[in-house]
Amino acid sequence: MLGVGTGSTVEQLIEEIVERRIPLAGAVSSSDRTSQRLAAARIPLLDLNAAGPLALYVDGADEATERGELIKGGGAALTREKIVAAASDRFVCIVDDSKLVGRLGRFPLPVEVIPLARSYVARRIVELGGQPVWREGVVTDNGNVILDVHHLPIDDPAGMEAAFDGIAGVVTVGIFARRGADVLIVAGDAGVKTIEPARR
Ligand code: DER
Repeated sequence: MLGVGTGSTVEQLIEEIVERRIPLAGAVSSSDRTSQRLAAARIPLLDLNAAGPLALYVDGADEATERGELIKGGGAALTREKIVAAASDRFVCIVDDSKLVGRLGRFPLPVEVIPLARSYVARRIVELGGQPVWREGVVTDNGNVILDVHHLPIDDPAGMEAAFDGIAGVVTVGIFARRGADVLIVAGDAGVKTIEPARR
């Protein structure tokens, strides 16, 4: 049973699955966008509650370190992505080498927030040292809003993830550190390399 992330990378993966006629009993989706792609590919959609633990979750990322820490949420699907990743035994993340960084934070950090809490959460983010920008017009699959946090130095990804999780009104922060990638597949001009972060 496969967990499927969101974005252009996994959409290419779905195309490959179809082209190569790889049989899949079913997949758990991380977004309405991915559900539509899976349905179009005639891959059966499974509810996570019925599927139980998943063997594998595959997704892209907006930024990644060689330790498997990630920033995700550019596509506003971070909450369901984090849930499906957490419910999976193995998380394989596919990126190109432009997304590989020594320290997270160049990509503005997405945070999914309950609409009522938007201004309060923004003030708390300023206290943490970031500059939040409301992604106006975007409503997540869960009916919430997104703040993109600029210029936030993320020296301790797991600590920063926990700090955001402690703010009332934050649904999910786009730092995936406590449950990061188990395997990074990194594509570049010189070819594809596989990194298995040895931090666990
Ligand atoms: O928004 C997200 O979380 C996406 O998974 C993102 O991290 C990767 O998107 P891409 O495959 O379109 O680059």
